[in-house]
Amino acid sequence: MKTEAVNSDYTAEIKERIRGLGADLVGVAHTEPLKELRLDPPDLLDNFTRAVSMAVRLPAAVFEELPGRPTPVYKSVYQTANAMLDQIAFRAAVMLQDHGNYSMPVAASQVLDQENWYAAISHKAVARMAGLGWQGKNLLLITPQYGSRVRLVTVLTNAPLSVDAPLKNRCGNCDQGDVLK
Ligand code: B12
Repeated sequence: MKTEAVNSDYTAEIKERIRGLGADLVGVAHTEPLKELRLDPPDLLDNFTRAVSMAVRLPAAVFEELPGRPTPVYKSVYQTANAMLDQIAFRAAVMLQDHGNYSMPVAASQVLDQENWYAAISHKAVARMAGLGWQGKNLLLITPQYGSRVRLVTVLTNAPLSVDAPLKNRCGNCDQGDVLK
């Protein structure tokens, strides 16, 4: 498999394989603009040229049934989604590594700074730059396909992947329900 130059066939194949691991959405961002973010550690992106953003959609009924606060069902779905994402990212990173690309998964929901609530990197920023969606009025990433009812994870890599363009923000008078209809 060719990995020397940016390769759109290789990118399409990798995205297909990551969808095969269970991701519903996959996109690729340059790491350069992401270096503006608060990162932990600050040199997190130094050895990586690309950030692969992956999303899994969530069962809508879990949200429809919420009485305005988290329920045991919500907690279970939240934990399962994080575990799925961590597995997808782990396996995607190893797959890219097997092709000769230095690659590292970033945990779906790991808080490193408990005082200020920061993680290693913002999955929302990566997903936005990778063309998965835009930042909505609720500050969550809104996707055209599933609204904000997705959870996200990131793999950092130096694989020669072609990058996706960020999407235009489609928020107007809509709410997230409008996007889902
Ligand atoms: C800590 C945390 C929380 C904390 C504090 C929130 C916070 N400080 O951001 C608490 C517990 C309150 C929380 C609540 C929730 N969270 Co939370 N949380 C996180 C976590 C682990 C870290 C967030 C972080 O580091 N923020 C630091 C700041 C700087 O980044 P940011 O807020 O993400 O976004 C900024 C940047 O993205 C920037 N930006 C956007 N685009 C770009 C592009 C460029 C180039 C640059 C430089 C910047 C930039 O603008 C944003 C605003 O400043 C992330 C996982 C992760 N690693 O991202 C999940 C995460 C953000 N949470 C998520 C969710 C779903 C929630 C909740 C709905 C409940 C839940 N637990 O399921 C609520 C929603 C609250 C809300 N309306 O925003 C999802 C969001 C999915 C989505 N569709 O967007 C994430 C991504 C987890 C995941 N794996 O999917 N969360």
